[in-house]
Amino acid sequence: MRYLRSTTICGMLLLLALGSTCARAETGSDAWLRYAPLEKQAAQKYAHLPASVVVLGDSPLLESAKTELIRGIRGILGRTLRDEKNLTKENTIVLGTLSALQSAFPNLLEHTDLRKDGFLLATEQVHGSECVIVTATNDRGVLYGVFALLSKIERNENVSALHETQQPYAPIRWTDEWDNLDGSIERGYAGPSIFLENGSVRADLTRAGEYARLLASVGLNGCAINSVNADPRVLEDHFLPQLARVADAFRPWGVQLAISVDVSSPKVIGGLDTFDPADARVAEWWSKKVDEIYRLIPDFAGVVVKADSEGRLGPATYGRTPADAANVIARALAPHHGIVFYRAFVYNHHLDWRDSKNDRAKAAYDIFHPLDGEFDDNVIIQIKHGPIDFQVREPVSPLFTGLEKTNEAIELQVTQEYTGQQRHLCFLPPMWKEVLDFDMHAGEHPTPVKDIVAGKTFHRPTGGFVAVVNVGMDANWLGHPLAMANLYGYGRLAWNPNLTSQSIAREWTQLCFGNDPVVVQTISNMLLTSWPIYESYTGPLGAGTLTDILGSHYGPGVESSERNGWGQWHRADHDGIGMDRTAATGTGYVDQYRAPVAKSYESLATTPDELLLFFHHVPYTYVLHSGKTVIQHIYDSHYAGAEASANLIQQWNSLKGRVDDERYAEVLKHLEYQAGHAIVWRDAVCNWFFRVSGIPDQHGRVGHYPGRIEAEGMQLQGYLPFDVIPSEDASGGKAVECAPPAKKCSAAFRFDGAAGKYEMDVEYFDQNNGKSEFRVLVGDRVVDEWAADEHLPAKKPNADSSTRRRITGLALRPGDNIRIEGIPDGGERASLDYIEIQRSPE
Ligand code: GCW
Repeated sequence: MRYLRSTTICGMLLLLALGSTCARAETGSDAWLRYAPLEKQAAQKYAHLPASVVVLGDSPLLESAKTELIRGIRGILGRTLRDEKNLTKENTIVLGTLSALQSAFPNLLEHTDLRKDGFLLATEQVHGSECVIVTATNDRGVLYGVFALLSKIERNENVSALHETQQPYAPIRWTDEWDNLDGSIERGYAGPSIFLENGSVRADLTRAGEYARLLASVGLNGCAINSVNADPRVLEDHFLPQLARVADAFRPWGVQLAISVDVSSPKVIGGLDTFDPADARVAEWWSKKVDEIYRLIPDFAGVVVKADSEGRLGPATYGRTPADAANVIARALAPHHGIVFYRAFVYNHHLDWRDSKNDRAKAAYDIFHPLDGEFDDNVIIQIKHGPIDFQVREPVSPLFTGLEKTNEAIELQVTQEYTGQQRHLCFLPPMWKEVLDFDMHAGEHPTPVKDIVAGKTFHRPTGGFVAVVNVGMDANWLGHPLAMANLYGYGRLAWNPNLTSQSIAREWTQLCFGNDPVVVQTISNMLLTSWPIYESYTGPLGAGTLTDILGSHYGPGVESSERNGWGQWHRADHDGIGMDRTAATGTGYVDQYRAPVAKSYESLATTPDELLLFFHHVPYTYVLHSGKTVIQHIYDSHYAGAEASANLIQQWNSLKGRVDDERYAEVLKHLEYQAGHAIVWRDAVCNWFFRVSGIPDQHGRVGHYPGRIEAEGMQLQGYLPFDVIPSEDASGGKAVECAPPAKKCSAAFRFDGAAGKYEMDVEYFDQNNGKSEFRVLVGDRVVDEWAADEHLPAKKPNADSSTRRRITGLALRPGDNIRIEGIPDGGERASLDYIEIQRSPE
């Protein structure tokens, strides 16, 4: 992982140069706020933009708005706006709330209808000068308006004769971060926490402030900074002033601080002998604690609660309900206008697998629907978008229509826990759009999820959007240089879920890579196809991401879902696959939906192919709407997915020279890794299903790998063969390792193809508990050498650590002796799986 160090210098220079174009060293730290200069001709469009800015009013938010505007215009157009105190006769950009504007200019913008945080961009005549006005009902809205104006200019849109109102779809637009007090991040893939380290809030909160700026730039207004698996110590008295420092860093950007709390806190840190929500002493404890928080943080947003879930304590300890637990905290927060987010992610992870009626997917509805109407008005039930857990494909949670008298928020996941962990490209807005636009049929008119969570459908006072983000100290925030498109996309959809994925991909690309149409088209296309590609080589037909659910949630682990209590079952056996969740013969889950939705999922004929195995158990020979059998679909989609991910490299290669070298190289590295790992996925899943079903691939690919030479079949010196577990994680189920006492091993074979240029892939295991070294020799000539120093999530050789090294343009002749040497290190035994040799492309 690369941490911030290298960019701190850039940051300092950036400050010195007051926002000049240090962004040329493209580390990704500026995300979509690069303010890169427009080309001369494009900049010409803004020749008439006023040369000064006037702010009506005085507050930290307005100060941020002004500074941002000056910084942005300087970066994009190379001009420095004059900061004027008063309006003069010249054209100017005016920033201020509607009330400030109207008290200065009584008849201006008379019939403007704006909601909280919404804004208006308008070109208006004021005292004979033409002004660009950025206004809102509150200061935060003015800041949002400035970001919107800058985005337009950076994307070379027209900003003359403006009259554009933008309103947020819902009041709640939050992120949750799963940071731990020790600075680690649960399901974080981009370095340590920007908020916490060694049990305390970080001394340097520069990154926290920069993060708040990014959030504000897409209209996000709240952030819970610690993991929902909350450490009770965050509520200790000495910790609260530390939290206040984070709130201070957020405040200039209108982002309100929230924290996750543990419901057992009154007992664990409060000295009570109970945390029973019905006990008056517990209520009093919460009330005092919350008062103290607000004394230090007057704009504190509220708390997030995970209880009775995955081993967390909760109200069930005392036979109380989630409503009891939520309300006791909500009543402490209410006088301060704070909110409780109570997560609906509550389920029994010791379910009996043998009982075919058991179904984890039913849990949230079963638990929360009966409580509808019992939650206070400042409680929001935070519902994961699907009934299981952020799988690559799930239906929409039926709980969205299970609560009519309760506020709701949808929980999405920006951090790619089950979708490639930012090592694979997976742009999620297309998935989120399907969820948000899904009609739940809760009334005569369409009732899409986006309207329900925004409180529109059931007329709730509040609600909205939450995403788990988990940014870290890596310069580019999320690890993969293209992964921040997901945070951008989340923010844009939380602001306006009616935007299309296409427009979001386009905007993000323009802001991050400039307006060259080839670049915009290519990157947008890569983003927009990446979720279907990821889905096709990982999870088939709604069966879930077939990943190792007991460990990393990363590589393939088809069997890990079964025979345990976690309930992520797909029930694949020799004859068929899928969970029967129908009312007629299955778990009855479908009945949690409103009748029209339930009806369509109850029947095989009307269930869409992509969700078939979520709702039905079918034989492998079942014929899909597509005309293929289930088993052939599994084979074909995994081969097509691996091929499509190799094709992403071709697309990216076409941008060489059109994007900066730093990000070009970084993205290329990620895509090359992904293409290799897609093959690991493909082979593991296809071989597993071939073994279990006994049905061969019609196209003869599964089990046949032309040009592949197994390491265990080579001439070994020191290396010893071993069985990889599970067997589908390695080609042929075996690999070789250089175990102690050996210090160096080798595996060799004779090349017997025709003379020519070849590509050779070495499939090896790069664990995170050592840094082995490899060398490849043809005869006596060293043709490549490298160290296995990636931080893949495994301590042993398996599909998580399996990766490849590609050697290109290798000149070979028949009879050449090819030798791979490995030097183990620590717990990593320089293990090898196979090599594959193919003719170089012409
Ligand atoms: O997806 C699962 C994750 C857990 C997480 C949990 C949750 C924070 O694997 O790491 O815990 O969901 O959402 O609470």
